[in-house]
Amino acid sequence: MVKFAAILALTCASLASPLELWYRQPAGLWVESLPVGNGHIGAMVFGGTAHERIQFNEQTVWTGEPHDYSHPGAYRYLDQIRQLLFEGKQKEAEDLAMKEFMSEPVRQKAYQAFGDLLLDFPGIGADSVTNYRRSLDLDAAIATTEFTANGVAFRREVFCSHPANLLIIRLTAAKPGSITFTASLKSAHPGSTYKFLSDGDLVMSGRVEDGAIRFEARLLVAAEGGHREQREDQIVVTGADSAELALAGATNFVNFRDVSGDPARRNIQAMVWAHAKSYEELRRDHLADYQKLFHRVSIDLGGSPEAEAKPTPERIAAFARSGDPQLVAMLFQYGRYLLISSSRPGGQPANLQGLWNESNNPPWDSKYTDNINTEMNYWPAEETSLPECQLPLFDAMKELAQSGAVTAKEHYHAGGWVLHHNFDIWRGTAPINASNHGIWQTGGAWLSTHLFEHYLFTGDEQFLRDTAYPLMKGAAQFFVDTLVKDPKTGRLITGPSNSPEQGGLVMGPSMDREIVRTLFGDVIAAGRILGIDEPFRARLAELRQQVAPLQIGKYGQLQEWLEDKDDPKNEHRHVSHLWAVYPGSEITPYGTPDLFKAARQSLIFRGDAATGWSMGWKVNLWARFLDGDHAYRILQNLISPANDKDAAHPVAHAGVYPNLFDAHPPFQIDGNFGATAGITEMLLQSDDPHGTELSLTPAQTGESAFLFLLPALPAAFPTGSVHGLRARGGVTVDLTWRNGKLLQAVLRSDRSKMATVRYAGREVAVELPAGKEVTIGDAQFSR
Ligand code: FUC
Repeated sequence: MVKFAAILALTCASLASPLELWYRQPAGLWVESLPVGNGHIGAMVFGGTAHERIQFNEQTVWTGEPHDYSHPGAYRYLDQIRQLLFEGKQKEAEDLAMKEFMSEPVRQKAYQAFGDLLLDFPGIGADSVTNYRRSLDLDAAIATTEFTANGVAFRREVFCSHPANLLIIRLTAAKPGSITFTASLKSAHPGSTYKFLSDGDLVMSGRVEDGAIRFEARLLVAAEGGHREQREDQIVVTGADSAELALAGATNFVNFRDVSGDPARRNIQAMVWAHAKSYEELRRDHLADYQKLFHRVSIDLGGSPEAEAKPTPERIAAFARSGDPQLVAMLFQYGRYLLISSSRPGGQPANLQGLWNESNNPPWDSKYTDNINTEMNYWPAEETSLPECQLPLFDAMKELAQSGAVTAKEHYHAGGWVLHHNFDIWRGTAPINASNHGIWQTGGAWLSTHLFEHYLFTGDEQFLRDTAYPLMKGAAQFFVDTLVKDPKTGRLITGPSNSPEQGGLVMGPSMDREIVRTLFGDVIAAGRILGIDEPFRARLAELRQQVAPLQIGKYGQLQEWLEDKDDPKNEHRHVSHLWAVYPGSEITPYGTPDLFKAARQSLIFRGDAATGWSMGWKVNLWARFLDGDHAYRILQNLISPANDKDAAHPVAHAGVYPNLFDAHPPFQIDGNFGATAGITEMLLQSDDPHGTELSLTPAQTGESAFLFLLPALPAAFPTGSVHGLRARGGVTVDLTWRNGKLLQAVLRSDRSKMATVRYAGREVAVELPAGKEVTIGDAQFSR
């Protein structure tokens, strides 16, 4: 780092690049600051001129310690709870469950803030600043702040390097000797200590008050020219030509059962890079690493130079009226940016806030809510060609399957594993908070469908055999052991459970049945591919037939519960019974037209307005209902200025914050990922639209591919292109369209296979030889 090149060219306030969020003022609020991250460390850059705040996180700074949350012997009450529910005594069932069936303790632990890196520039008076501009370039994953003060142009770059595992900052100025500042670290946890090491690095260490996590952050400040000194807990640089900073952060967390790690050792390893490499080398390594992932997909939805010339908040405010499809393209790529920045192999999965969090008491503890939110985080992973970003989720599942086996045993006297509606870094799997919504059995089952999807997209048979199948099988085993007969119909149902998060504790909600049927189908398909477990497969096939079917109710709606009790005025954010439309594929336009119509009716009843993630889900659903204009209408609601409820804004408003973070409100990252997935579903779908509840079509088992081109293209994107999307079956897809019509599709399959390609009401069979490009155009579909 000390060998960096002398002076660097300063680009003065440049024009916005198409993939840039940019602003004319420093961030005031946290949701105005700009996120960078490497799937381990994350930071929010405020872009202050005289005072810069870079708030940082590390994924494993949590309250709590290794702990088994299951409730020993809870299974003794299982039959009684079920019986009460069968007798219609919901309140009694909930009360008994609250007493005897809940997690110990009943709440899980919380993700924490780590600290701030503060930079104070005494020579920069706020009123001397002109030409201010700060930005986040999604193409480079670099946040930049530029301005002129006292006649000198300053530039600051911040990025989070995955290969070096460091947060890196460079300060430059157009005039030599102009850089004077003080750097300090501020812990988010009381009792932290600060000291200097012999090499000049500043170390902040401490612990989270509640629990076993100890942490350390280490800061290197290197100045070119000028003078550098250590003063108490600060590094003071005076009159430098440029300066570079590197921040490492780590904890003692090893895994959910082990906190014997040494944060100092981990930071020493990271700091080796900081000391050995120049800024240019670190930046080059960062770009190569990041762009290898990011550049796999590009998108052009058209745009207007007028709209694009505006700073991001103005574009958000104008979106509903302006016709700014490029902002949709940016939101699409922002989701990919956030996933690459928050979820990398070896790290933790993206939590409710990805990995960005400034509070020690964050909303919903910024943990993992898996009755929609955690799964939504990973919806764009495969289809936008970031499959490796999903690996942290699969690693977490290996741990969840261990703690979930204890919960299965203690709560249900069952084999396999179960995950209820939340987990934390300690992999709590038992039902939390309250029995009316905490007891929901299908978290592990839903997550397990992601394993088979990963196989369908990648064709990685070794992954299927070694990682996916054992977890999927365990998730299925739990239901083999716990499905019960509905006394009224004699069909199999889950329970006690709930339809997230409404209607209270019930038996057999529709969503559970959809997920279980899909999981069983996946396990059957996987077992067949691997040529194993015949008897188990036969058993699953038998049970699958007996699971209570979906029903159409008196309002023409898809029933959310076994009983026909849906309220057409219910606008609840969760649309759980529509799981079978998306992300599932039991309800399809051509395979199950009646259920498809009923599901659509249910979504109409629920309405368009919703929380952030709920709108993210609805974009996907309207795309699956093949209604691009309705999907776009939801996007218009989603891309609107968000308000948190406070004195100034008595009415909370979902949407996006100035930094494009999705607002539940408050900030929750799932809506960003849901939007990216939804925009993809509007352009390309690869689920078989002929699927039914019980069929396993060749596309659903990976034997062939089904590509549905431009299934829900809205009038708002008449002309555009997308390159590099991925489809089930291992096909890479480029699409170009003009005036609302497909111009051409270029398909490249990883392995030789047949594909059915659907466009504008026609289906053609296309042979895809391994690795070869196959181009098809509009003409093929009009013959
Ligand atoms: C579920 C949702 C809430 C919120 C929370 C984190 O409980 O119902 O809306 O997203 O997760």
